[in-house]
Amino acid sequence: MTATATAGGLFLVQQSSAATQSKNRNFSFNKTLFAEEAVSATTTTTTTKKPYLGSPPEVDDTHRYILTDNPLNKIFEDGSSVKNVRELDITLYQYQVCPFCCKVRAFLDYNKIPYKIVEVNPMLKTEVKFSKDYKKVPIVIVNGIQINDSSVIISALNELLQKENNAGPVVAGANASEVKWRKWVDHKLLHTLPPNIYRNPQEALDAFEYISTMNNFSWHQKMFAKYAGGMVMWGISKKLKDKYGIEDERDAIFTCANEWVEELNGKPFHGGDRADLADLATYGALSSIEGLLTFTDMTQATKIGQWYFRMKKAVGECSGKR
Ligand SMILES: N[C@@H](CCC(=O)N[C@@H](CS)C(=O)NCC(=O)O)C(=O)O
Repeated sequence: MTATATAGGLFLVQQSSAATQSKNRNFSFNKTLFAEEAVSATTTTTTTKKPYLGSPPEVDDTHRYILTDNPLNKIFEDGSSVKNVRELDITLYQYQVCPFCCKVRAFLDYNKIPYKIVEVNPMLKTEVKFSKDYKKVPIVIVNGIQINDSSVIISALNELLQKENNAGPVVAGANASEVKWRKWVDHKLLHTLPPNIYRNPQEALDAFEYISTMNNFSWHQKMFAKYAGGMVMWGISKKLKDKYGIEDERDAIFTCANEWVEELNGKPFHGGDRADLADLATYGALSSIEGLLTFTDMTQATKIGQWYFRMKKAVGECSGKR
């Protein structure tokens, strides 16, 4: 079966049968992600939970967080009449509940940067036909310049904000902790979302119901998305758990929430009195599941809610024009 499924990560899925997936939640690992896990990976009846570690630490994509060459610099260098970031002509191509797109919106809204939104139909993708090589969302077009990838988009715009004399509300400086926790969002927190929101048939259907009401789907596409998408994603959510080394999905997201609260260490925001890019990335990612049971469970089981709703107030309403 081939299906396009949205939210918590959109996936173009090729799957022979969802029914072939194990129903055992304490499934065994026949593949190891980390060297230190190799020992426990051979047993099929483990009783001790493996800690959820996220992507292998050797993944180095620092260039997404600290740009070597900002494609937007040329806008100001070309002697354009644009004087600051809030005068730029920005269009965001997105899926409403894609966590990567939510990160970008959180950044733009928090910084009061005006932008237009084009909702992409995940099945047809006609809106992003102009993008020949890159087929994912978010994509932004800034004064005619295309930028792909949520973290690159945020880094590029944030750099410009920092360069302005009247520096915007984001705390200046790509400090080491900010980069570390932005990476943590992309390589750890985000991986916990699909296995959670699609963890059983009911939650998978609920997730797709939620997603399809947020999208520009026709009625037929909504029904297809809900039932085909929901079932396929439920089927492959166990594969994703295996891929990301997640033993118990709720435990993994609660672990992340607790790690974040610990990192905040009582501060209102990671950035101190104001949100920094790590706050915005964490908030953006989690805002994509706010209407779902996983989110409710997470806010009940951990202390992340206080920070989350403080962030929600600080980010404010979505100002993107449709
Ligand atoms: N690294 C990218 C990942 C973007 C991504 O995976 N987007 C998903 C949507 S949640 C996507 O477009 N998947 C392909 C598809 O829907 O066809 C980013 O941070 O923006």
